[in-house]
Order: sequence, then structure tokens, then C-alpha cells
Amino acid sequence: MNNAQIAAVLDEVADLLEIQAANPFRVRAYRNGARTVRELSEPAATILCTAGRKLTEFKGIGSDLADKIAALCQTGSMPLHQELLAQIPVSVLTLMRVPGVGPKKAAALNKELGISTLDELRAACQAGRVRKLKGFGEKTEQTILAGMELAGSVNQRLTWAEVDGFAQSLMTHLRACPSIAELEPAGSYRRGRDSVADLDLLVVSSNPAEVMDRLAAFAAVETLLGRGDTKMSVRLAGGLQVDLRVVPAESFGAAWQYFTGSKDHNVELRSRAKSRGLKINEYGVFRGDQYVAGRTEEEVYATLDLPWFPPELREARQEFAWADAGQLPKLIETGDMQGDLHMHTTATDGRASLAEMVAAAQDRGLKYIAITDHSKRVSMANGLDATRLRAQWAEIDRLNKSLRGLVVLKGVEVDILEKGGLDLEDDVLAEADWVVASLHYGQQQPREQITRRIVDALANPHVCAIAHPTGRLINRRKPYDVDLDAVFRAARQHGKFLELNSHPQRLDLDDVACAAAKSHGIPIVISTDAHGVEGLDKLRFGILQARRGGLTKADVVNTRPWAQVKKLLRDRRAT
Ligand code: DGT
Ligand code: CA
Ligand code: CA
Ligand code: ZN
Repeated sequence: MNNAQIAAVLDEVADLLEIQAANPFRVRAYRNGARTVRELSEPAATILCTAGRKLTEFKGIGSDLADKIAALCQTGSMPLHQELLAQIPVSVLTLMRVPGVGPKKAAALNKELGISTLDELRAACQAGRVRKLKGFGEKTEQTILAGMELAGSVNQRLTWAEVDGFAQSLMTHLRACPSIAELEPAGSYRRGRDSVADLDLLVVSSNPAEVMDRLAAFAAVETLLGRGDTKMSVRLAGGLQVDLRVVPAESFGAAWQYFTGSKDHNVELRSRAKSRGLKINEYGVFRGDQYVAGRTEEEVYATLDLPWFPPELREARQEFAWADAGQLPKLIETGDMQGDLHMHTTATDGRASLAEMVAAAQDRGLKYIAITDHSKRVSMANGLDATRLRAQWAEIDRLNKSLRGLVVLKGVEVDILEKGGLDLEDDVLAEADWVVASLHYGQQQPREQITRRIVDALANPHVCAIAHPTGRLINRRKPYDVDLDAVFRAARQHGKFLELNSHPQRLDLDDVACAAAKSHGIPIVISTDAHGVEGLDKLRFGILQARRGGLTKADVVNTRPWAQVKKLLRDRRAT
């Protein structure tokens, strides 16, 4: 079992316990455990098999939970989980995929109205029966109805990071087949889309049956959807569909290109082939019946006088125009990054202390980090007032004196208040090295009001960047209604930056907005928003989206040394 699968079971236990109105501390123990396992930088199964190591060395995993996880890894199931599932219809859990329906509401809907499916929930809302329940009301009913649309799509698409967890462990599992000559991922996963509907895998093998048997034996496989001579589809626990195709070696490049897509990119390619009297498909490039190319992707593109395109660019957006002009950008890479300018500590809602975050940043070779804990408005996260913030900054000053190779910046994530304005006074912000402003409250406000709040924040001389500028959470929450164009103009006018938040559920700005920001001449900051040590490893998710947005090293602020970032801020404000 991989970490994502273990975490999914723990989360489900927490959900089920919460539906049963169990002790909140018990619920939280499973939730914390799930989060810790999900964010481990190595497989829990590996740690369990390593002499001298225990899962209890990680925060949030006590000995009881560690035993349960060990049993889960060994047997593939957890007795408590099974017991709970026997008591509560599993479909009640699907109700909780609807934004606005938590465990308590799901339990009430099930108990009071006998609702256990999304269809029943929709019908009950439409009949006005839900609003009559205690604690619901007409507004909640509307929210639920609006959220149903999102919930429907939750079934179909997972975040890229979730699919990556499965993809890595599945490919490792498959590589044990001696007959495999090539094994590569294709589809939206390879293109790095922020969400992925199904995982496409390509294989060259002298023994396809062996590979398919091996796929069927993968622990997470739940359902066999179909199996033929060259194609097999399965569904994994958690819902992800995997399509495996076996192709001949001389067609591998053509098939890899074809099944990587996107469909629109392929449509353009086919039309270019046609205008040259060529035919292009998953088997190769052909002139009449004559095979011209197909072994590698480079070969396929070269027949059309095109360069090899990084998969992230293959969306039929600008890549062909760039290629025609000989100006395909050299996309940013993880190794280009020098600093991370958004992270939290135990002073607010982080799980690691300042010292632990600093040590972790050093381990990862970062040159600078900004500590950006929440401001006081975010009371749920124990946000900082001026006094506590200044105390943290004094600690950072002390820390910097003894640090070599890493600079810790005095930062803050200041909340943009519902009524407009910032959560901390200017004299406090003036003492910071780095200020990101973000909007956590009042996300339902009308477009003009939200836009004004953000534009005003950009005008504050101490604000350096806006964090997660649209507030979306993939599959959970739509972006708030904001006029991004106005935000770009304001950022440009005041010489400010915009964040690409790397959290796999955020990826905000998204790829398209990153490209738009670039066209407005706005530098992007790629940040992890880490709430724990492992969070620092999420940078790669942000990099993938930046690449999809066509960003180069130069377009991203924190590829520079800190001194140059500061200069860039100064220079841009001056113009
Ligand atoms: P998704 O929805 O996240 O799975 O996105 P994709 O892009 O992985 O879509 P998928 O799995 O349906 O197909 C994988 C690739 O195969 C797709 O990007 C392009 C190629 N492909 C599939 N069906 C067609 C088709 O009917 N025409 C063309 N030109 N290409 C196709
Ligand atoms: Ca796919
Ligand atoms: Ca597919
Ligand atoms: Zn944050």
C-alpha cells in the first residue's frame, strides 16, 4: 500500500467516526495521522520494513496508530475501518464530497431524511426538504445544490499529486516484469495537468500477457474493466482508472506522442501532416503505406519540421506559434529554485517549529526562506498579532546570526480583511523583509468587492505579493469571483508579484493565469505554503504548473538570489 492509500483509509476512519459523533480527539488523531502519512517523503511501507525505524518517529503518529497502519500494510485492511463501514452505509461518505456537507451534516441527512446517495440528496434539496432540517436552512440547501455539480466531477478527476502517488508505485510494481523494454506514462498525467481523469500507461514488451497479469496483481486494483491483446483497463481503490496499452517498439514514439495528447495538440499535428502529404497516427508517420518514422517522439516531430515539445506545453495554446518562430521557451526546472517565500510554523497552524523548518530548508539546499505565518484575523490558525509577530522576528534575527548558507526572512501572510484593508498596521509591515497578502474570509462577496480588496492590498507599499490569488481548491471550492485582469493591472502598476502556490489542491495561480500574468509582465513567485517539513517538497507541483504556463527561469522571482529579489522589488516600485 502506498502512502496515499493508507492516508485515504485513515481519513475515511476519521470521517466515519465523525459521522458517529465520536470523541473529537479520537477523530483528530486519525485526521492528523492521515495528513502525516500523506506528506511523508518516503513510503511508510519502507519505514515499517527498516530495522530500527518506527512510524512513531513522525509527529501525529502514536504507537496505537502506528500498529494499526502496520497491520493495514500487512493485510490490506484495518479492522476498525471495516467495523465502521458495517455500521454506516458507505454511500453516506459520498455525501461529504459535496462542498458544505461535512460529517455532521451528512449524518443528519442520513438519519433524519434517510438520504444515502447524491441523487437522493439532490431530490431532497429540490423538494425543499433539506432546509427544514435543524441547522440547515434555505441558504445551505442552495449551497448544497450548487456544490453537487462539483461533487459529481470529484468522482472523475483526482489531483495530479494523488495520481502521481499511484503512478510511481504502479510503475515500480510493473518494472519487475523482465519482458518490459519500455514503460512510460502518457495522457494528462504526463502533461502535468492539475487534475487527471485516468492514468494512461504505455508498454513495449515481448510478453504482453505477463505485463497484464502483473497489472492485475497490483495490490490497489479493485476492478478489472477490460482486457484484450494490447489494451487493459482497471480501476484502483479510490477510483482511479488505469489504461495500459502495449505497442510495438517501432511505434513507441508515435504511440507515446499520440496518447500523451492533448487531443487538440494532436489535431493540429494531424492537419500539419496532411498538408505535407503525410499521415500520422499512433503507429507512426506514413507516406501512403510507407512507414516514415515512429520509434521516438523526436523523430515524429522532426518529420513535420517541429521540435520536440515538453509534454506540459502540448495543449494547442501557443506552442506551435512558438515553434514556428523558433522561440520555444526553455521552461523552468526544479533545480532553478533558490528560495521559498511562503511557509508556516507552530506559531500558527504549521506542524514544525521555526528551527525545524530552517533545518529542513538547509537539508533541501535552499538559499533563503521567508517565514510567513498567519496574521491575527485567522483566529482558527492562532494568527499572530503585532507583539507575537515581533517576538518571532526577534527570534529570526538571533537565528540568522548563527546560520551559514541560508537566510531566514522575516515575513508574514497578512490577511486581507472582509471590509477591505490589511490585518496589521503599516508600521508593523514596514519591519518585514517580505509580506504576502491573502484573502481567506468573505470569499462569497461580489466580484467588485473582492477585486477591490485585492487591488487595494497590492497598492499597500509593504505588500510584496498576493498569495493564492483566486482561492480555488481543486474539487473542493471554486475560485472566488475576482477580476484577474484588474489584479494583473494593479500588480503591474505597483510593481508587485503574484504567487503560484504549489499545494497540489491549490495550484493557484493556475497554468493559464500564469501565462496571462507573464503576458502582463508580472513576475511569479512559486511557493510551497508548507505547513510542515514535508510541505517543502511540494515545490515540484508548482514547477509543473509553471511549465504548463510557459514560464522560464527568468519569469520566476525566486530563482534569483535574495539580494536580486529585493532589488527587483525596489526597481519595479520605482518605475
Ligand atoms: P484525462 O481526461 O485527464 O484523462 O485527459 P487525457 O488527455 O489523458 O485524455 P485520455 O485519457 O482520454 O486520452 C489520452 C490521450 O490519448 C489524449 O490526450 C489524446 C489521445 N486521444 C485519446 N482519444 C483520442 C481521440 O479520439 N483523438 C485524438 N486525436 N487523440 C485521442
Ligand atoms: Ca488520461
Ligand atoms: Ca485514458
Ligand atoms: Zn499560507
